[in-house]
Parts: sequence; C-alpha cells; structure tokens
Amino acid sequence: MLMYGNWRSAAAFRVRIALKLKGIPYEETFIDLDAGDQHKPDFRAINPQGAVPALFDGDGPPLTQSLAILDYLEETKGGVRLLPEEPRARARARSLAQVVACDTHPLYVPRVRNFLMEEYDLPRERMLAFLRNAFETGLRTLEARLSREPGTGRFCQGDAVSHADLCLVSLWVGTGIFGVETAAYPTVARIAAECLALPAVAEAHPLRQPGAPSA
Ligand SMILES: N[C@@H](CCC(=O)N[C@@H](CS)C(=O)NCC(=O)O)C(=O)O
Repeated sequence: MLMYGNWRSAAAFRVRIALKLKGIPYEETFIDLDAGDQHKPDFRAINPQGAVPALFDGDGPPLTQSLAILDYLEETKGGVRLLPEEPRARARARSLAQVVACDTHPLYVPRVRNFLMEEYDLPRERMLAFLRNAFETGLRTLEARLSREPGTGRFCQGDAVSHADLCLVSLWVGTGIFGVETAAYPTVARIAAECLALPAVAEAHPLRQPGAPSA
C-alpha cells in the first residue's frame, strides 16, 4: 500500500496506527502541508480536497478520509480487529471516534488556521486560542464520557483497542504539538498512555516520522 501523509497529520496518524496494528506493509510519501504541497495539481488529482491521508491499495482509486479508510481496512483486511462485534459497543466506539475526527480535528487543520489568519487578520496568538478551544471542547467531551460511561475499560471501549482509541491518541499527541493544557483530562490521559505503550502506536507516532522535529 502507498499512503500520502504528513508527520504532523492526526488523520494520517490514525491510519498509520491501523496499518501497523494489522501488520499491513505500506510506504508513506510525505506531503509538505506547510509548503502547500496539498494544493499542487499533482496531489489535487489524487485528492481534490487537498488533504492527507490518501491511501492506495493495489490498482484501485485512492481512498480518502481517515474514518472511511479505517472502515475499509477493517472490512477487507485480517489482523487485529479494531471495532467491537456487539452493535452497541461498536456504535459507542464509532461515536467516540467521531467526537474527535468529525467535530474536533476539522477545527484546527491548516486550511482553517490559515484562513483565520489570512482572511480575518487574526494574530497567530488568537488563532492558537481558537485552536486550543477546539482541542479543549473535544477533550472535555471525551473526559466526561470516558469517565462516566460503563463501556470504558482499559481502552475507550472495553479492553481492546478500537477506532475510538486511534482517534483519541491522535488528538492527544496534538495537545503536545500545539501546547494544549491537559491536566483536566485524567481519563483521556490514562487511555492515551495505554495506546502509546503499544509498539504499533509508538512506531506510528508523528515525531517518529521523517520530516518531524526531534522533539
Ligand atoms: N476528515 C479528514 C481530515 C483530513 C485533513 O484535513 N487532513 C489534514 C492534515 S491532518 C490536511 O491534510 N490538511 C490540509 C489543509 O488543511 O490544507 C480525515 O479524517 O481524513
């Protein structure tokens, strides 16, 4: 498989973890989002949205949108299962995943950050305040749910890793990258630590990818 990604991309991180957990070999081509490579015609031909990840599996057209890719891998590949069988547990794992991937992450991607600074003349500090509010809103929701709902176990849904954890840890790592305060989210922190202790997650970590800064 060939994935177009970026070291810092939370969405690419989620897919990278799933590929590693399932033992699927892949290569990654890095798209420099800071340099605007996502807007170049060559990449727009792959994903007209101008966003990573995009994943090629064999000769078919590229797969895009991390949650759709995670579902595709779950439905077509063997290896570790990343969604529970039981329908309610599965719905809960997906619901937690969507809190991150649908309602939180879209608020701090480069196109939004750049738009705020370029179109609204927001100084960088105010843009970062917007970004941190997005993180905090998502983290508060996760903390409230994970600390109270009986479905929570070692991981977000019971004791097995699921799409919810891939999303949670992708958000968590972003708190370090963007300097978001995390003391108020102990349950999220505990589950993120469980995820980061897994070799597949550690190998997929943004800071371990080519192009990443050393810390
Ligand atoms: N909902 C999409 C988000 C994709 C996305 O926005 N990726 C970011 C990096 S995490 C990106 O490539 N952004 C480019 C830009 O905003 O210009 C997914 O989960 O795959």
